[in-house]
Amino acid sequence: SSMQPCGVSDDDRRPPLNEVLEVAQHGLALKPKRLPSWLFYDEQGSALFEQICEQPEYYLTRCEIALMDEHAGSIADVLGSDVRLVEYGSGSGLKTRMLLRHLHRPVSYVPVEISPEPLRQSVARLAQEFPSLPLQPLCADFSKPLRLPIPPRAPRHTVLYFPGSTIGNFENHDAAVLLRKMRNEMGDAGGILIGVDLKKDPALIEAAYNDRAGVTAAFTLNMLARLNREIGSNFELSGFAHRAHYNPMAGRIETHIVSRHEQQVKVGRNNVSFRADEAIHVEYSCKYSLEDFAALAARAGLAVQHVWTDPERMFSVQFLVR
Ligand code: AVJ
Repeated sequence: SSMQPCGVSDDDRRPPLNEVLEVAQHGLALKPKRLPSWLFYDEQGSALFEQICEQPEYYLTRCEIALMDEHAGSIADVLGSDVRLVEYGSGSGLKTRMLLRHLHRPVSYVPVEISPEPLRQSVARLAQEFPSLPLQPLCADFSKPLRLPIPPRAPRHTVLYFPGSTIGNFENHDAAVLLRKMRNEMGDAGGILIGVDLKKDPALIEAAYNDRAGVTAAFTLNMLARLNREIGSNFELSGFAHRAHYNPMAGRIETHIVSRHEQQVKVGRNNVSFRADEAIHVEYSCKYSLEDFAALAARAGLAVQHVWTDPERMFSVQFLVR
């Protein structure tokens, strides 16, 4: 239960600055402009996301926790005994602990996380609550092929845990590619336990991404503040607005940062021009019907073996197998 080698100095918490600069310059040169959603999650963005999860409109976290509260026992039964649990994300959270409490003779728990500091914190916390569970943290980007650590004893199978509807951030094609990669990593007898947000009244979905307290707006605009902090751009935050609309045809929230007026911004050596109302696309949050998600899984060579959902069908936790 030691850390995988992966430079764990504090400087490694953030991607190299030139990568952030390159990504920003590249995305702002596209037509239409586009920046990747991973740029949300610096330290302040991660703290703002935690606050989003506590907003009354953001039903996702509450619903998933309620599902785990009610079904963690039967989920553990479906996963079976002697499982190696691999989580995509650092997972010190409540959902992970609820699941670990119910697992039957787990072989090991492998949190996969790109940022060393959150990974270290989650491992420290889990070691306290689960002193006899072998922890094998893996510092890596889960969207790339993983080399899983050798388990302390032979597992009956490997289960990949991917909670939080993070799969919703990937467009359909990319989501299928990621699920296909996960299918390879779990092996023949393995499975994927995944949290999937469901289609529902568009007004409820839109409210979840436009909370009254303005936390989501602050989270979105923090992307520009982060660029100012890290690469010395000069975005004037009051000159931009958060906009999140549900696109019912595509079944997804589309989040943009909109320029309130015509303006120019320095990004590295470049001058980036914005027209009034010009938008930077920053995030998709895809929503699925149970049928939609079964079809997506099928494209990745996977079958839905079990679905846990609430009576309102707000959210689902699904178990996928080959
Ligand atoms: C963490 C990707 C599931 O899309 O609902 C929350 C991120 N963005 N509010 C989501 C997010 C705006 C969240 N995920």
